[in-house]
Amino acid sequence: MKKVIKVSGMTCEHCKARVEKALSSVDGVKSAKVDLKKAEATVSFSKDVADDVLKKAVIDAGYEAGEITEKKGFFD
Ligand SMILES: [Cu+2]
Repeated sequence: MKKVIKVSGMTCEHCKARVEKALSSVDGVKSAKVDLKKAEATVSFSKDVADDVLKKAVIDAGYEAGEITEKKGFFD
C-alpha cells in the first residue's frame, strides 16, 4: 500500500529533498518520493503508519500537509 500526501509550500529541489528526507526518516516508511509539480509525496511502507505521523513529519520540516489518499496497486 502507498499513500499520497498533498504538500504545499515546496518551491524547489531543496524543498523536495527536505520533505523526502523527513518522510523517509519516519519509522515504518520504506520510501518517499516527492513530485514537485503535483505538490505531493508518494510514500510506501514497511509497516502501518498513522496519517497524523506523516502529517507531522511534513509540518516539522516546514511545509503544509493536506489530504492523504491511499493508493492500492498490484505491485505495492
Ligand atoms: Cu525550496
